[in-house]
Amino acid sequence: MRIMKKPNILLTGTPGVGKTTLGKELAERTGLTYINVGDLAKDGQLFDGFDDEYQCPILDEDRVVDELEDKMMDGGVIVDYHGCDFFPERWFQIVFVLRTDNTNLYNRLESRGYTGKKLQDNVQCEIFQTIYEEAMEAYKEEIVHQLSSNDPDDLERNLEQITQWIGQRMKDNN
Ligand code: DAT
Repeated sequence: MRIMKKPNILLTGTPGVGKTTLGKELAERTGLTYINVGDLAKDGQLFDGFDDEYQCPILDEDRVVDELEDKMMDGGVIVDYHGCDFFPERWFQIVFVLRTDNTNLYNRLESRGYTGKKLQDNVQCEIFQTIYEEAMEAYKEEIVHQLSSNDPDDLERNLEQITQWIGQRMKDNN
């Protein structure tokens, strides 16, 4: 049996909550590999159809999973995506759902260029804690953690907390 030394971490949450910001910095500090599923799909054209309502391509979830499987088995991967229920549960040792206050999120998405329905739907997704509930259904509750992601202090605290968790886990496994 292969021992998985480095854990895989899922960063999820509504678009704009700060997954990319946290994930990239975390990778730099820990040496883990950061993977943005949106970018991966774009690079490999892992899409299946087009969503007319949102004017965006539809992720081919099966091909994304196939594409990532080997890397995930090696361990030490930070995955960033605004959804979480199509990944195999066994991939992740811990799941973080980032949360941002409504006004704050609204402003971030607006400056990203989101308008109209897209802007409203994403803010509503956060208000209804859609992704948190998705994560709680897809993974064991005890590995799902919410993180506040409103300001630079939150970012720093989250980085320290996750780095510490990784260190502890590696010690326990060796
Ligand atoms: P996501 O990857 O979840 O879509 P992002 O990392 O691109 O989010 O962040 C969206 C914007 O918010 C970006 O301009 C950076 C900013 N941001 C992220 N985390 C933050 C934090 N903790 N405090 C303040 N701004 C933050």
